[in-house]
Amino acid sequence: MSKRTVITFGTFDVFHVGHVRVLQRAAELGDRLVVGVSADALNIAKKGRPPVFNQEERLEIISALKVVDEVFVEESLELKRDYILRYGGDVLVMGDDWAGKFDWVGDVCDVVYLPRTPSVSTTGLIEHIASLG
Ligand code: C2G
Repeated sequence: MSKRTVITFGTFDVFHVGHVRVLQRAAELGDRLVVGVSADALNIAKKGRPPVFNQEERLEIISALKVVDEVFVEESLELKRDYILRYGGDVLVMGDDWAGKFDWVGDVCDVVYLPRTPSVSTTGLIEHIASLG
């Protein structure tokens, strides 16, 4: 039987336990995990601010994880189908904050949304650290 490739995407800025858990759960859905790490420019366009850690740093962190087999830079949300085809994704996994948003790639792979880990977020961590003064 051929190997099942899981593909997922994210910024993974200020890496935290919610990030590691979604990657671990994604990896369990197949034999190989490919991660698209969003470009700094994509973050600025999406969130109006650059990430705390730049894309080279975020790629370095994600590629060091034992559940991750391959990483690449995600330049645009609209290229999702192209990335899935290029990296041979059989299943796209996203956190459920994206529920329904990527159903349009369902013609080329399965699409699964996993529940987010409660009570932890990059924004919350940035605010917490800033409040420490
Ligand atoms: N996540 C989670 N639990 C949290 C926080 C995040 O499961 N408490 C998941 C998100 O649902 C996502 C992944 O961790 O699947 C990465 O989250 P972000 O870094 O916030 O990614 P985002 O900026 O949403 O970028 O193409 C889509 C984008 O690149 C996704």
